[in-house]
Amino acid sequence: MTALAVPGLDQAPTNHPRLLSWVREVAELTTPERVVWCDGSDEEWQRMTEQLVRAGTFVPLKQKPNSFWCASDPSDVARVEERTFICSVDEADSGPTNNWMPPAEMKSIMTELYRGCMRGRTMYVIPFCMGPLTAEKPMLGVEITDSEYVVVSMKIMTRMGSKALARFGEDADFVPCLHSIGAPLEPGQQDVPWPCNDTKYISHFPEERMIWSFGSGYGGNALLGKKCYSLRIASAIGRNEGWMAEHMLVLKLTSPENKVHYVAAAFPSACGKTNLAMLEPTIPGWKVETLGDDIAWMRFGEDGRLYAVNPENGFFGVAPGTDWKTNPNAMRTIAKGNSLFTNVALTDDGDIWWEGMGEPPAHLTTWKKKDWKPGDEELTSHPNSRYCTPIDQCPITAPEWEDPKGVPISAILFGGRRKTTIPLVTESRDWQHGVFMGATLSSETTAAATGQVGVVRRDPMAMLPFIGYHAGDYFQHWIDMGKRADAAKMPKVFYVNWFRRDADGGFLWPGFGENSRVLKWVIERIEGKAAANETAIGHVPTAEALDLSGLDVDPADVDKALAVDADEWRAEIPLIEEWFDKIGDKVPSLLRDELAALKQRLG
Ligand code: SAT
Ligand code: MN
Repeated sequence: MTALAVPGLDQAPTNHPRLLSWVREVAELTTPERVVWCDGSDEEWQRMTEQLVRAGTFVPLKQKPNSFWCASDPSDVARVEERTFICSVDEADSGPTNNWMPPAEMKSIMTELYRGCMRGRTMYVIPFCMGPLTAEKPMLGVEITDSEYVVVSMKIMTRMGSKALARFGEDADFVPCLHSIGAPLEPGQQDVPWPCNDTKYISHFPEERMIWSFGSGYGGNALLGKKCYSLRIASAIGRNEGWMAEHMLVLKLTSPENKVHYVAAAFPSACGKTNLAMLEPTIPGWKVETLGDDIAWMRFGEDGRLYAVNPENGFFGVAPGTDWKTNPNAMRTIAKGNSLFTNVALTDDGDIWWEGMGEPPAHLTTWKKKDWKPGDEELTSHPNSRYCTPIDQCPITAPEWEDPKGVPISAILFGGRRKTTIPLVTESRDWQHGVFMGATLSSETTAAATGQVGVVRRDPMAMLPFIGYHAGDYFQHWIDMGKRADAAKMPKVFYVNWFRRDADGGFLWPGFGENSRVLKWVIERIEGKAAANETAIGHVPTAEALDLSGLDVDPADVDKALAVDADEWRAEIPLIEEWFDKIGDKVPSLLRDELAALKQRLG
C-alpha cells in the first residue's frame, strides 16, 4: 500500500468524505510522487508559473505583466472530437452525433491507462465552481490533474481553490473530473515542455455526472470545467431539471434611449463569438457590454422569462485575427496581463504576435519554435491558438455578469459560417420555427477541432460536439422549454450569417463592429419597430430597415447578403433531410413538420 504514503494526500483542507475518498482512490491508481491541494492563491500561481518557466513550458512575456507564452506539442492543438465519448448506460441516451461506449467498458480501458500514469509527477486537486460562488446551489466540481498548465488555466477560467472549497461543506454534490496528460516520468527521465500521450480519451458519464480525460493537455480536452462539465454534463443535467446549457455568448445591448436588452448567441467554435461579445458598435448611441463569450446556462426566472448565467470566469479566445481593428476590447483585456497565450508567435522583445495583427516584426519565433521572418510561408501561429484571460479585466464587462440570478434574454441568435444560402439575418416565425433554425444550423468547419477545415456540416445550436445526450432528445427539450413558458416571454430567435460571399469570394458584409446594425434591427423587431419581408425561410430585413448610415458598402452587396435564393434553399432541403435521417426516429415530429412546411413554401 505504498500509495497511502503519498506526501500531501493527508493534508486535505476539507472533511468532505466523498471528496477525500475519491482523491485517495485516484492517488492509489495513478501513483503520483505527491499530492497538492490547490488553494487558488496568487502565491500558488507564482509558484506554478515559475515551475512552468523552469520546465521550459512557459516563457514569461516582457511586454505584458504576469503573462506567459506557451507552445503545445504540435499533435495536441485542439479538441479531439473523434476521441470524445458520451458513456451513457443506455446507448439510446447517447446518439448518432456522439461516440458511445458502455460505461463499464470505458472505465476498464481507462483504468488501465490511468494505472501509474502520474508516476514521477504531482497530482493536483482543484476544487472549482462553475458560475457565481454566491449561487444558492453552486455548481461544483473537482478536477484532479497532473498538469501545471491545467492548474493555472483553471485559475483564469473558473472560480477555484479555497473560495470554491468553502462551498463544499461536508456533503455538497460535485462533478469529479479526472485528467491526466498520460506521461509518467521514470526516475532520472528528462521531461519535455509539453508532455502528452498519443492515446487520448475524453469521456463523460452523464448518469454519474463524472468526467475522465486522458492524453491531452489542451483546451477543451483538459480544462474539464469548460466544454466537458459546463456543456456536455450540464446539458444532461439541464434536460432533467428543466434548464439549458448552451454554447452561447451573452451580451448586453443598450439603445440610445437607454433601453437594455440581453442577447445570447450560439456560433460554432472559432466563428466570432468572442468578437461579437465584445463588439464596439459603429452606430452612434448604441452600447455593448459583455457577460460571456462561450457558454450560457439558461433557467426560467420567477417572472417566466429565460435568464442566462455565464459559468466561466475567463475567455479562451481564438488569437489569430484578433487585433485593435477587429476586437479592441479583447486587446485591452490581454494588455492588462495575467494571461496565457498558447500556440501563438513570440517576438524578440518578449511579446506575442499572430496572423491578423498587422505588420509583423522582422523576426519571430513560431508556435513550432522555429525562426520566422516576413515573407516566410509558414504560419507563425496555429489557427486554433488561444489567449486565456480573466473576464473581469475586460473594460466592457457588464457589472451584473456575476449576478447568480442571471440576466433576462430578449433574443437568441444562431449563426454559422456559410459562403452561400444563409442571409445576413432572418427572424424565426415563432419559438418552434426558431428551434428548427437551430436544429438545422450549418457551418464550415474550423481549426477548433482536429480534422478537415472548411467543410459544411450541420452543427445544431452550435452544440454538435457538446450535446451530452441524444440530439433528438435535445431538440425535444428545446421545444418543451418553449411550451413551459408564456410564448410572449420567450426570447425571439434569429439566424445570422456574417460570412456570406459573392461569386468572386469576397465577403458581402463587413462584419465586426458593423454587426451592431444587425443587432439594432433585432432589437427593433422585438420592440415592433422595424420592417421585414416575409419569406419562405422567415422574416428578413427590408433594405431600408437595416441602418446603413455612414457605412461604406455597395448597397447591391447588402441586397445580396440579405437575399433568399429559392434555388440555393431548394438545394439545402436534401441536406436537412439527410441530417434528420441521421438523427433518426427521435427527431421531434414538429421539426419534420417545419421541414415539410418550408419545402412547401419554397415550391
Ligand atoms: O478547446 S476549447 O473547447 O476550449 C475551445 C473551443 O473549441 O471552443
Ligand atoms: Mn466554444
